[in-house]
Amino acid sequence: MNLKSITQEVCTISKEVGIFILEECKKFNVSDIEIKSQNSLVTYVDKTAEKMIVNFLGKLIPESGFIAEEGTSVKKGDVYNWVIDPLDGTTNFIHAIPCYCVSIGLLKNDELIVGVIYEPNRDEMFYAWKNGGAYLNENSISVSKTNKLSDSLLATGFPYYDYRRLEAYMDILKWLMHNSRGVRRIGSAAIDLAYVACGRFEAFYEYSLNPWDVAAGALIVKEAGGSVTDFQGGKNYLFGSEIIASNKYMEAELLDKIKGSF
Ligand code: 2AM
Ligand code: CA
Repeated sequence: MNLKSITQEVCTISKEVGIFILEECKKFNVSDIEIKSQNSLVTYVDKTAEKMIVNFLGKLIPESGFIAEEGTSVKKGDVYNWVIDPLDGTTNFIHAIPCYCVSIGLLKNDELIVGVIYEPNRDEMFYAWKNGGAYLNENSISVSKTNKLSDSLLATGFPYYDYRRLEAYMDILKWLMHNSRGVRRIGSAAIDLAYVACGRFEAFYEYSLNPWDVAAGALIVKEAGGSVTDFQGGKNYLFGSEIIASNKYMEAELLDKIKGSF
């Protein structure tokens, strides 16, 4: 399988869907919102976008299966499975905050081999394939070289439904407020990861995530020279719901603080 050409195809559908989402944002109405569970919102835009993606990718690799946020297809592939968030940052989309993206990863067995994140508002396409490097709109990207936490800009996601570990979360946040340049909360885990990959953020951490929030971004960070772990420093970040992604220099200090607090 030619991973570079598969990645290019995934970029094509991501852009097409991103443009669709952007157009729909202009027409969007509050009555279009459905509530899945506490603070978990969905719209016809998420669902239509996912159908467009599943339809395209099912033809690209006919034997592949899907792990997709809106459940358009639950087909399981023996070897290849796509991990899809058609619209990461739905809450931003609904509120017309221009920070959302399409995120598509490809698993070969349990290994990520392709990752694409397209942010339509900035027309930024982040992509990577295994052992092929990471790119932003044709240009090779790499993680930041900053090695001091005090010079670092970090990203996180606030808990929005699982508040059982809020105390520990707030303890870490407080410590980072004192010890870093600042902490941002964009509202799209995929964008946070893409920004770690291209060196805008030194690190990103969050818990209660789904595989489709992180699949593409985790590969892009790794191919850009960064590191990705779960909250214990292990490799269970795709299905384990917790992630720390960094430029490697920040990993030890962050991990130490997170492990100590959770
Ligand atoms: P989503 O928009 O695809 O649901 C991290 O914050 C992730 O949680 C986001 O990537 C976002 O993905 C998801 N999320 C769902 N509901 C959210 C909310 N109310 N606030 C923030 N993030 C939310
Ligand atoms: Ca989504």
